Amino acid sequence: MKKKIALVTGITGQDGAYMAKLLLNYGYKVYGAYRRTSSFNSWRLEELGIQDTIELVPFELLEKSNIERTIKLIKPNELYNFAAQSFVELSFQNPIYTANVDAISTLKILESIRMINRSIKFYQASSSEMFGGVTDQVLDERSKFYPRSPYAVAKAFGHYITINYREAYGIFACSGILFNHESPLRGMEFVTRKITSTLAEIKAGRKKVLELGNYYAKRDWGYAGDFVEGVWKMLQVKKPCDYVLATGEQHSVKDFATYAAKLCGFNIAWHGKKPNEYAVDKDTKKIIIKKNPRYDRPSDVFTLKGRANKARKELKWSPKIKFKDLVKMMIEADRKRSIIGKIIH
Ligand code: NDP
Ligand code: GDR
Repeated sequence: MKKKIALVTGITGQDGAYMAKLLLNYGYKVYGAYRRTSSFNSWRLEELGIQDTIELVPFELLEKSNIERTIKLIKPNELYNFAAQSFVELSFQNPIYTANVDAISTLKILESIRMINRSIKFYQASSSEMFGGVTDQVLDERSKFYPRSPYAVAKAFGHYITINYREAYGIFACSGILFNHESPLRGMEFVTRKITSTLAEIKAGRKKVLELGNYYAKRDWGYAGDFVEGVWKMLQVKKPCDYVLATGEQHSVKDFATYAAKLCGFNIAWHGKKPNEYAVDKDTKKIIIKKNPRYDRPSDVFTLKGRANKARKELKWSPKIKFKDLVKMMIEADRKRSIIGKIIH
C-alpha cells in the first residue's frame, strides 16, 4: 500500500519533532519543514533519533511562493502546521512580526491548499492562550476567547480562518486548542524548561540562582508526547472539527518550581511576601529561586484549566502522563544533560 505523506511545519520545534516521530511509527513518509537560518537547529530530531528518517525541506512561513512550491512538490495527504513564533513574551516586543508569522501565514497555507489541492487535510496549532483573560471557568470548545497578548490575538485569527476555510471551501481543516504541553524537548525560554534546566545547572555548580516572573500564574500542563497523539487523531475522524486538548489539572509556576527543586535534591523553604517570595536552600542557606520583574508580562494570563471531554469522547484521547511524572521526566533529562555539561540552548 502507498505510504501516506505528511508535511510537518515547525519540525525543529518540540511538537514538530514528536509529531514526526509518531507519524514515522504509523508508517507515514514524513517531510519536515524547517526554516533556513545560519545554523540548523536539529538537536530535538537527534534526541529522538529521527534526523535521518525524515526528509527535510526548507520552508519559510513568510514566503507564500515557498509555501506553494513546497506543497506542489511534496503533495502531502496531511499538513500539520506547528510552525510559529510561539513565545508569548516575545510577541510583546515583536507584535507585527508575530502577527505575520502566526496569523497571516496560516492564511497563506490555507489559501495555497485551496488553490493547489483541496483534499489535503490541514491541522492548525491553536492555543489555550486564546482564552487568556477568561478566569472563572474550566475551558472548552464553547468558551469565549479573551486573548491577552499579540501572540494570542494572532492565534485567534489562525483559529477562525481555519474554521472559515473549512466552512467556505469544504477543506478538511481542524484547529486544535491545546493547553500547555511540555517535555524534555521544550524550549529553554518557556517557564517549565527554564526551571528544570536552571535547577540542574545550579546543582552542577554552574549557575547560582533561578530568576522568575509571575510565580502565581497557573497552567494546565500536559506532556507533548501525549498531545501529538490527540492531534493526529483529529485528522483521522470522518468530519473535521475543533478540539480542546488538556489534562484538567492545574498547578502554579511556584508549585512546579518547588516540586522540581525537590526532585533535583534541594531542600528548600520559601520566605518573604507575595509577589517577592524567594526560596532558600536549607542546606547551603543560599537563595536559589527569586523574583525578577523583568520576566513579568505587560498583560499576563493568570489561570488556565481545560476540559477535554469532546476529545475524550470523539477521539478516544486521554493524556497518560501526570503532572508529577512530567516534572520528573524533565528534571531527570536536564540532570543527565548537566552532568555531561550538555544543557541545550
Ligand atoms: P516551538 O517554539 O518549539 O517550535 C516552533 C517551530 O516553528 C520551530 O521549528 C521554529 O523554527 C518554527 N518557525 C518559527 N518561525 C518560523 C518561520 N517564520 N518559518 C518557518 N518556521 C518557523 O513550539 P512548540 O513546538 O512548542 O509548539 C508548536 C505549535 O503549537 C506552535 O504553533 C505553538 O504556538 C502552538 N502551541 C504550543 C503549545 C505548547 O504548549 N507547546 C500549546 C498550544 C499551542 P526554528 O527552530 O528555526 O526557530
Ligand atoms: P505560556 O508559557 O505563556 O503559557 O505559553 P510560558 O512557559 O512562557 O509561561 C507560563 C506562565 O509562567 C509565567 N512565568 C514565566 N514564564 C517564562 N517564560 N519565564 C519566566 O521566567 C516566568 N516566570 C513566570 C508566565 O508569566 C506565564 O504566566 C506557552 C507557549 O508554548 C505558547 O506557544 C502556547 O500557545 C501556550 O503555552 C499554551
